[in-house]
Amino acid sequence: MNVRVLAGVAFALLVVALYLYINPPISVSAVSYTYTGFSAGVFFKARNLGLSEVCIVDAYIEGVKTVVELHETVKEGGVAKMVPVDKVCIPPLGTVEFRHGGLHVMIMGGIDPAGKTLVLVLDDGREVKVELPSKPRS
Ligand SMILES: [Cu+2]
Repeated sequence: MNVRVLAGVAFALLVVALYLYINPPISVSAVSYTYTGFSAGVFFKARNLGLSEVCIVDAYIEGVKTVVELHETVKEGGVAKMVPVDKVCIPPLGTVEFRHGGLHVMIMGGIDPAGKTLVLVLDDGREVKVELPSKPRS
C-alpha cells in the first residue's frame, strides 16, 4: 500500500466518523402528544439514518422522575388494549411510526408533557432528545 492509498483510507474513515458525530443515529419528526391528566401518549416518526439496525430500548423525561414506557395498542377480541414492549427496532435506513392506535411512548404519573424533553435510549447506549410541542394535538 502506498502513501496515497493510506491517506485515502484515513480520509474516508474521518468522513464516516464525522458523519456519525454530526448525525444522530436516528432522526425524529412529526412529534405530537395527547394528555388525559393521568397519562400521556407521545407519537412521532423515527428514521434510522445508519446502515445497521437501531433499537429504542427505553425512554425518560429529562429532569422528571416518572415512569415512561414503550407501548403498543393491540386488538384482542375486538377490544383495543395497550401492552408494554421491550424495544422498538428500526431497520437500516428505515422508518418506524409511533402513532395513535399503534406504537407510542406512554408517560405515566400525571406529567404534563408540554415543552418537556423526551429522551429515547438506544441499544448502543446513545440517547436521542425529542422536544415535545407546547400543546397537545387537537
Ligand atoms: Cu400506552
